[in-house]
Amino acid sequence: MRTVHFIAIGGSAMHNLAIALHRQGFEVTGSDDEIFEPSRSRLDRLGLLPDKLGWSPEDITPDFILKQFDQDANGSISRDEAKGHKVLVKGFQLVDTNRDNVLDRGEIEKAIVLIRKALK
Ligand SMILES: [Ca+2]
Ligand SMILES: [Ca+2]
Repeated sequence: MRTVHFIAIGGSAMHNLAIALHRQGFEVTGSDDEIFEPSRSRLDRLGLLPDKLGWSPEDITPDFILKQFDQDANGSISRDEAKGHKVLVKGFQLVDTNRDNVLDRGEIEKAIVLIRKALK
């Protein structure tokens, strides 16, 4: 089953898209800082409401990052997959330590460690 993760799943357009994909058989997960009505009840009814709101640095894992950006699910993020994500495009050079134009799990893990340190 294909999984889709929505950042800001509570948005008026986002939650409708999430519900539409859920109905088409996708496994839908999401996160958001705040979710207001009517999005909240509509997502809740379908079991799509995130367990907790907001996010903490501990929620950011290689799996989490890969889930968002690894479109072909090969376990790494290519330049093409990073396209359109400002932070990822900017950080690509920094994270891609072996300069092969692909962010693999190990490189992502290292970057996350740095981000966590920076947030402390
Ligand atoms: Ca990929
Ligand atoms: Ca690399």
